[in-house]
Amino acid sequence: MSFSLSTHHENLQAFLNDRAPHQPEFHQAVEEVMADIKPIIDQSEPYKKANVFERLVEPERVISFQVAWQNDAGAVEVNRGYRVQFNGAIGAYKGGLRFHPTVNPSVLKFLAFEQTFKNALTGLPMGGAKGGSDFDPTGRSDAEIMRFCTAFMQELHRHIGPDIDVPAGDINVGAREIGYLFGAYRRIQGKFEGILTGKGEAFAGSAMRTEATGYGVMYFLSDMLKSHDDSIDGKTIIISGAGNVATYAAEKAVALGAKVISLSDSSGFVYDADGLTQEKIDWVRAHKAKAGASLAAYVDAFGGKWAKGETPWSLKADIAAPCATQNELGKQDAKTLAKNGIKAVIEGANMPTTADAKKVLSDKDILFAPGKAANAGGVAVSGLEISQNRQRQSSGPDEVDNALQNIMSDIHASCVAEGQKDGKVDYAKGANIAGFRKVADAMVAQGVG
Ligand code: NDP
Ligand code: 2IT
Repeated sequence: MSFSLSTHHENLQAFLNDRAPHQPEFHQAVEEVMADIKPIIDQSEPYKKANVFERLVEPERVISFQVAWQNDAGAVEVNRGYRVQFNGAIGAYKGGLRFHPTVNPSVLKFLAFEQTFKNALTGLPMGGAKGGSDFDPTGRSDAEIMRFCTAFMQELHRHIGPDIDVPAGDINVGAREIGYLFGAYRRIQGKFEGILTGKGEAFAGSAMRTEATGYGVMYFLSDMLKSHDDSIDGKTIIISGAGNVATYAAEKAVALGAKVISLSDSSGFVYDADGLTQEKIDWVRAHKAKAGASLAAYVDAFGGKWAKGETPWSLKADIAAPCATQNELGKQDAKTLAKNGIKAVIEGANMPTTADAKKVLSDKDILFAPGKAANAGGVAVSGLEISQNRQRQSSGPDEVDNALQNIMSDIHASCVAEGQKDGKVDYAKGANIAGFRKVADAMVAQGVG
């Protein structure tokens, strides 16, 4: 794929190898988007003149810092903290914080790059960012989590603000961590302001933010199936993950009449042929909130089968919803899903499907909903939380849920409008182009310094 670059590089790969060496996740995310938007850039003099390509793939700012904190034994531990402020053309930076040992600049750059397009798709004024730490919270006490969050904010507070950057949660950063982070900011700055989303409702958080990503995934799936004269009702769904996105996606799927037969975590997956119920989902949430808890205990509580160290893609179902982490569904998994007659794959996680797995799905004409569209409900409700904080008011759950459904429908419509390909809809292409146009137009309009 050759680009009209102002540099000497021959193609995108050479450019990325030079500018972002040893960052495979970031390369993967850029290559996926660029395949769709290159024709748009090539046809636009303003985009070429403003060099939107090179500017879009270089983060505006990458902040890296030391997080030194004291564990329960009194020893001092050191982790790395980061905030990648990728693109602020359409609004203050916005995106989650992830605490996981796999966090590194490549992972955060891919996430912040994707977030830029996702946030644009919501129609709300939010730039793209991501951050976090290589801190592993597995098995840590509540006091250790609090001290880590406090130490992390001791540096992060300098780089965020309601008009600068508003982080939220992501893997291993939920309501508890956001509470500790918010408390630390308030004590350091002496200000109560909307610098994080996903806050508790008692301190200016939005109703429905906890549910928003998972519910939004199922609203998107509903729209996608409806536009193919189908519905969720009666479908069998495989879900991976057992965290925020997975459990709320499962809850909404069950409410809409589907049978959800799996969940998973980093230790394996559970197959429940009878299907999840609200009671089982509530149990999973309570169980996984305990330090270091494995999903394996599900079969002791409810029966079913535990597959240690495996992913659920070998199960037979109508829909697969990867909701755990990046690159969790590979080429062989996609082949197995296709062989078993899967109708659609919808990404609740960010980039859970590898590039070669996507190719298998598209060659087999299997519907595919990319994360940057399908999981945008979380950041969309974060955007609504920012507005509520600005106006010092709060909206009720029904109002927020309605707004979420409308935003997911609008995103679906944008994907359909921009994703036309051989008489069908390529949702990934639609999401990439629709997100891109908004950001690129803002970049062109704002010039350079
Ligand atoms: P949680 O921390 O609540 O849950 C993550 C789940 O994924 C856990 O079950 C965890 O298992 C599993 N998991 C994490 N890493 C791995 C791994 N390397 N291999 C196997 N399993 C793994 O996170 P969320 O539900 O918030 O996030 C899940 C995905 O959704 C991520 O890709 C995130 O970026 C994306 N997302 C999240 C949004 C949000 O609002 N929270 C919004 C949009 C996207 P274990 O407990 O064993 O670690
Ligand atoms: O990946 C994501 O969209 C998130 N983790 C949510 C980001 C946010 O700012 O709500």
